[in-house]
Amino acid sequence: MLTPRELPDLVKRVLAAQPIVDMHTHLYPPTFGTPVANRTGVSDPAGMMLWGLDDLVTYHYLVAEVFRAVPATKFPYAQFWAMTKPEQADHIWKVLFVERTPLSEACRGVITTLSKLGLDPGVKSLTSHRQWFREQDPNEYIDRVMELANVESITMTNAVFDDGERARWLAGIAPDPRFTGVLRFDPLLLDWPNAGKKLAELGYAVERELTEKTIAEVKRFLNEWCDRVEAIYCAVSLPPEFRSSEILEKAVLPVCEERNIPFAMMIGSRRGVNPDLRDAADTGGLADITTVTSLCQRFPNNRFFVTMLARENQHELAVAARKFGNLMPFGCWWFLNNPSLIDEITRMRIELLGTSVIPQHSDARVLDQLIYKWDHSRTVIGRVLAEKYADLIAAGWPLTEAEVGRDARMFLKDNFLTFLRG
Ligand code: RAT
Ligand code: ZN
Repeated sequence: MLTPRELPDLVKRVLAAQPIVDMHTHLYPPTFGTPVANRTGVSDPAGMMLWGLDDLVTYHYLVAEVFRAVPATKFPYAQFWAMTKPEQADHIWKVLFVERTPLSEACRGVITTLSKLGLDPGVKSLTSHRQWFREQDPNEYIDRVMELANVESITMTNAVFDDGERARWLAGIAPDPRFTGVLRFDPLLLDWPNAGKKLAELGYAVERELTEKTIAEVKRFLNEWCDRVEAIYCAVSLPPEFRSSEILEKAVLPVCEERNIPFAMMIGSRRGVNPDLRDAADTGGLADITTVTSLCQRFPNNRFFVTMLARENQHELAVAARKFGNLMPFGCWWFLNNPSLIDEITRMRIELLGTSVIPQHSDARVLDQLIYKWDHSRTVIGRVLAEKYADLIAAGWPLTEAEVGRDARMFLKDNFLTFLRG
């Protein structure tokens, strides 16, 4: 039986020892090419596997922050985008890490990552670190990062409407056991006219009207691509005002049901509010939970992973999950992936849902980010859990270390895998 005093250290240790299945990232294995110069000598400018120093420092969260510190009136967007990636990284390093204290979560993330890799985060110039990364082999480096982050499996986001990514799949991609596939198709739900044109180009007999034949062809497209990427679930990111649609109800959900895979909705992203920021252009907004509850109610044979971007939607999402077993809330997404908000959201979810939630995903775009995103999240989740366990002990429950281990496994791995299986 555990005592409240030993809880903080014990929970920390148990969470650190629990390997993670990361259910949503934007990471790829080296078979998708890497633009990073490295000791294999292979560098593919359009490569999709982002890793290493320059990608870490030019993460789009940091691009947004550098334009707050030195606004576009002083350093025009065009000037920034005309620079090479190492030059952009040098600018960001100078402005956010040398001339200012790197206090934001995204800045602290770079510091944690460098420290855990054994590199001095206090340097004024990135030159020597750049050299260190150049000496790594990307394939071996994935193992090293996964070990440091204690991540056992990485879930990709395979955007089928991305011409570059689709071409790589069609050319043939050898599976990498460290990565699993997820079929992502935002345009299909958000922009049918253009998505339909693309499907026609790809040889599917679709028309603008959603005739029976067109729906059948959309389903064929989804099935063929789920097979190709070996999708463990399907996913879309949706704006706050999203409502259900015919394609969703007649094609997407039936395909997911037939394949017995969940459908993930990431709701609340508003794209391109400041297009000059490119990948950092997007913002979030308040969505309507009734879209989620209505789908869960009307499609009881489908399973839904749902994350929402607005802080104000979190409580009603947790309440909705109490009503529908086919709804699994996951992660503290994007602008919510900050310690204060992870703390608040995780606490509230555990109070309403006990162990039946997936507290976090990394959303890493750059491999090395697995190190900090999971280190920071594990710390906050651990603090919340230790407090909840102390309350439980105070209420009279004889808590054991085995129970803490069982919970850690559910939160970081099994809830995801169990929901996948259905
Ligand atoms: O969190 C992010 O990095 C965003 O830019 C998006 O990738 C978001 O997570 C998404 O999957 O749409
Ligand atoms: Zn994402």
